[in-house]
Parts: sequence; structure tokens; C-alpha cells
Amino acid sequence: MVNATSFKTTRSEEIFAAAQKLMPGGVSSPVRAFKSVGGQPIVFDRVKGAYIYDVDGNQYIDYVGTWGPAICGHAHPDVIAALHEALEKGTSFGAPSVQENLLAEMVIEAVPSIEMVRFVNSGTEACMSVLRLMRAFTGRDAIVKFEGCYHGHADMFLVKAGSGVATLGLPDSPGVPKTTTSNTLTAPYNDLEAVKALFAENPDRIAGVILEPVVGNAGFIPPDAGFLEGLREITQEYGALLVFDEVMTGFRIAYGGAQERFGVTPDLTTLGKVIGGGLPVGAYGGRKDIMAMVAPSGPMYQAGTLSGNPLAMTAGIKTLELLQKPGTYEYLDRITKKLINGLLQIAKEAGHEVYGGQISGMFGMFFTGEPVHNYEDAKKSDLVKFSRFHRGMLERGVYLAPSQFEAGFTSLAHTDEDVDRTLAVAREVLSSL
Ligand code: HOZ
Repeated sequence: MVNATSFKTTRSEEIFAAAQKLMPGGVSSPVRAFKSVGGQPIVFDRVKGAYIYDVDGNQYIDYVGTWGPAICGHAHPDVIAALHEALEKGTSFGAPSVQENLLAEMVIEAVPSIEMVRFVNSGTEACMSVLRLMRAFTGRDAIVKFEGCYHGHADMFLVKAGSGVATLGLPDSPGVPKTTTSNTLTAPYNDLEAVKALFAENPDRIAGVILEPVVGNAGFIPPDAGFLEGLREITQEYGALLVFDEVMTGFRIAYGGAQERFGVTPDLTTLGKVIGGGLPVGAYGGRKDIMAMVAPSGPMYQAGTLSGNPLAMTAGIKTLELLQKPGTYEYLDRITKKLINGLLQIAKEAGHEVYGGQISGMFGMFFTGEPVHNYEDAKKSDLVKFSRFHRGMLERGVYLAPSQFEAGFTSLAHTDEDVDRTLAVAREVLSSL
């Protein structure tokens, strides 16, 4: 574990300097670039359990978990062993495999809305495919999304999007035609009246509503009581579809995702992250009558060379098996509650205005004293203070997402000792801000 005075990242800096000449911004995805918190990203060498290790030999307690998938802890020995075995048989078939059946059965059994599933390679791909399906099934073009929700980087979703777009404070992206986004209607999260107004103005135009049932891409924002139920009623009233983007929440906040946890069943669901156990994966699924439209059962085309590849399926199966063990979600809930309650208390004792919470192994803390119900509220957070907090934690061996607008994640590998150590570090940092 590093302490602030011995923190050195010379090798990271060298590698990142080289990377900037090779790749835009030196990264393969903008959220990694530390743009909003300052300093340079840390270059990693390896991950194990609750920890990550950088190329300078520093060890960090990790609360990013490769942005969500590492729910069992990084490089879990059972997942690695299963992957070794699968690797011997080859990395891709481009043809059906029994592993696809196994993971599909597990997903269908777990997630209330999913009667049939299609595997893809990322959350972005899952969301762009489900969008096409929403439109194909309803024969309508418009969708409703919420400000600060992120559904990957497909054109139609890059409107008031969260995650990296929010972090970098970008306006709607160049390269996305106005004609495309004219069909994307937006409302503030947790605002049923705004959704009702959109439907009243466009009664026959809206194919459906897509949302993160618990927002993770504008920081951690849970749904208000009745919000998800209200969306279910409105969409049913207008013959539109309700789609939960559970790329982040699926198998994380409950085994059956947010829909199990809140008892609201959407028509369609997107998944990613956890179901790939750390390998590239995504999935969309839902009612059989809707999924029957997907080619080759039906006319809506969607395809992929590496979709359902045996390595990703194997890592997903093993990860879900580990999650089925009794007490898993109780453990995640307990350890994460201890973490966030501790952080909030320490921050308040140090005189900071903070607001935050958690569900199971997903959490967040904003530097604002006001309750956060939507993206506008989240933007009131003191971003300068967050970046100083982030830096202080990093220098002392705690790795947090480099953005106020991302949720944090714990794993089954995080121990009470890890949380105690994190809180001790937080006390030091927060008292110095
Ligand atoms: N969707 C992830 C969390 N916001 C970030 C992944 C990425 O964009 O690299």
C-alpha cells in the first residue's frame, strides 16, 4: 500500500506519454483519461481480488472494478481456471456452442423480463440493438431517455448522455446527425410528469422509454419511490415499450437486477459487464413475442462475428455460478453500506457537504449537501473538491473512478479490513481538503 509521500508514478507517466502519441488522448475509452480530475491516468500491470497494481509497483484498493464486471473480485481463481480450460478449445467458433445455451438459461432464469436473449459484445452494442428492436416492434421512431443516463455511444443515445460525456462536459457529439437525434426525447430522471407530458405531445410517436433503473452514469442516483412503477403504467397506457438498461445494475444490485429488486418488469432489458465476468460481452432480451422479431427468427437484423464467443460465455457462466452462493448480495450490501456510511460520516465531520448512498455493491457520494434525484442535482456537486479528494485517495492507495459522474463498485473480495483502510485514508484526505 502506498502513502502520499512515497507515491511515485514515473513508469506510468512514461508509458502514458508514449500512449498519447499513439491513441487519441492516450486511451481506448475517454472515461479513463483523468481529464476532469487532473493528473495522468495510472497505467496498470495486473489486478487481483480487491486490488490493482500499477507499473510502478503501487497497490491500490480498487472501487472501479473495471467499471463493474469484477463483482467476484479481479481474476477470481475459479473464473481463471474455467478460462484456461476453455482457451484450450479455442477462442472463437463463429458458430453455436453449448456455452451460449448455458449462459442464456442462467440469464433467463434470473432476470424476470427475459424470456429470450441475444448475446453481443458490449453494452453499447446491446443498447443500439435494443433500440432498433423497440422501433421494429412498435413501428414508431421516437424514444424517451433521461438526462444523465448513458446507454453506450450509439448516435441516438448521445443526447444529454452521462458517463464520459458528462465527465468531459461535452455538448452533443459532432458526427451525430440532427435528423437522428430529433427522435430522441429527453426528460429529467425521476420526473414522471415530464414523461407524461412527452407522451401527451407525441401519443403515437414514441416506441418506448429506456433508462438505467438505478443511475450509475451520472454518479449513483436511485429511483424515487413509484418512479419505475409510474413508467410501467405510462408506457402501457400508450402502447410503448419499457426498457431497462441493466448493463450496470444487472446481477449487481440483485441477482435478477433492478427489476427483481424493485419488482417492476420491463418489456426488454440490456445487460453487459457482470455477465461477461471481465470479458467483452453484452446481451439484450425480453418478451418472447418481441425477441421473435430478431433475425433469423424475424426481420430485424443484428449480427456479430464474436458474439457469444466461448471465452466470454465461460467467464460469464462461472461468475454467475459464484454469485449464486448463499449470502452473496447480503455481503455486498453490508460491506458497501459500511463503506458509504463511513465516508459520509467522515466527510460531514470534516465539515464537507455531501450526499450519497448505495444499493448492494454499487455506491456514490456527491460533494453537495442537497439530495440528488437527477443529473441537474448531480451537477451541483463541487467538482474541484471531488478532484482533490480523488487525488488524495489515489496517492494513498485507493483507486476511485476518475469522475464525480460515475458510480463506485465493491466486490466479494473487498474485506472489512479493506474498508477500514479506505476510511482511514478518507479521514486523512477529507480533513485536509
Ligand atoms: N460504461 C462505463 C461506466 N460509465 C464506462 C465504460 C467506458 O465508457 O469506458
